[in-house]
Amino acid sequence: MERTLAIIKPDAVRKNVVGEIVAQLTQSGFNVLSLKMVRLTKGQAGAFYEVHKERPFYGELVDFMCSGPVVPIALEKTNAVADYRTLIGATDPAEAAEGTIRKRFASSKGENAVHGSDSVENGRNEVAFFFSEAEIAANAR
Ligand code: 3AN
Repeated sequence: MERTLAIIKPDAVRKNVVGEIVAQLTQSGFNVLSLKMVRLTKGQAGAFYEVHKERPFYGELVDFMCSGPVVPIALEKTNAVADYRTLIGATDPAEAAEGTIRKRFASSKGENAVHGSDSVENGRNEVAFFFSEAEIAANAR
């Protein structure tokens, strides 16, 4: 079993589509280990996106992620990281495949509805960024 982290971003929370996104995840075979709604501080968002620190959109990304509540979700599935990336679609919703979460709910490259871990190692680390082992262990399959 592999773990990956989804975050429903502030744009999707504002659009009231948290339920639809969670439904698409569970209908696609992901086990929800844990989820919560939180308002990130700039410090937390900055640390989470540390890998993008040198990118031109870093400041904008951090501000956006703090602009409203987000819903981190710890997910588990065989091949979770790759299967979740397929389910969410391309970073730019204009390029995302039909039926993907970003095609359905994202507005732009920046406000793109959901985050997804990009490797198995980051999946484990990003789940641990938001959830303690005790919070998720009880719900593992
Ligand atoms: P992904 O989220 O598909 O892994 P990355 O890793 O290229 O995409 O980018 C991380 C995040 O940075 C994206 N989810 C998006 O919110 C933001 N981002 C990427 N490119 C841009 C851009 N050109 N302008 C604003 N934000 C961007």
